[in-house]
Amino acid sequence: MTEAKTAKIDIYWGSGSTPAWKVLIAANEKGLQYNSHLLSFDKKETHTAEFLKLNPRGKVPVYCEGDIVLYESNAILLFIEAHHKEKALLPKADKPIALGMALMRLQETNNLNEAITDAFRMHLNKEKTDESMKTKVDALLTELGYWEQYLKLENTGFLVGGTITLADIALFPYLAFLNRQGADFRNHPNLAAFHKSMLSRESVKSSLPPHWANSKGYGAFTTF
Ligand SMILES: N[C@@H](CCC(=O)N[C@@H](CS)C(=O)NCC(=O)O)C(=O)O
Repeated sequence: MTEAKTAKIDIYWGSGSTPAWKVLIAANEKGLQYNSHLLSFDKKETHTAEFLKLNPRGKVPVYCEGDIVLYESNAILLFIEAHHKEKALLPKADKPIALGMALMRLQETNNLNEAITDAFRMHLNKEKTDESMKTKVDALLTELGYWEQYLKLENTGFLVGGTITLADIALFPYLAFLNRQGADFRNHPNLAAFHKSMLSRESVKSSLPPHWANSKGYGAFTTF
């Protein structure tokens, strides 16, 4: 990773944004040189006229390379993989079963994102009841159960093929977010080991959300 202003790639991201973090991790795993643009959500820097020209939805991540301007994190991951051959982050086409599985898991992480978002919003909702919170927590636990099982069945520390893929990169930031909110994965040993192992990677260590270093989460998921 580099923050040199001479790189041909520009990545716009926000501290703590899980989709943006995926893109940073993938770029770092590939060893890409990029200009890093950390935008402030508080200062509404994703809604400036200049940024809206890059992404009219006003969201990070945005990935620019030459004339190509991309938003939507999973699309960016697939573009990086297709366009930069430095280190494969997907199984090759001659391993169609593994390739299909990795693509499926990559897309499937959207379900985890939704379950986390629903439960987290409910935690912050002043009108919540024990029952409404339990519904969201149960849904999230069901979702976590899938991922625990996938890792357990694969039994390599990764989701597919015994090596890091875009699917792992897409999964990790959601687990890191849960951990920041108090989850230690005590009932999900494979998720715990995966989270720990991913945390030790340079690609992750060098892209940790800066504001996490000096602030705490909301304790939303301390029972997980
Ligand atoms: N589906 C998009 C989601 C991007 C997204 O929701 N980004 C959020 C941060 S996690 C954002 O930039 N929000 C800024 C805003 O809504 O003002 C992706 O995967 O890239």
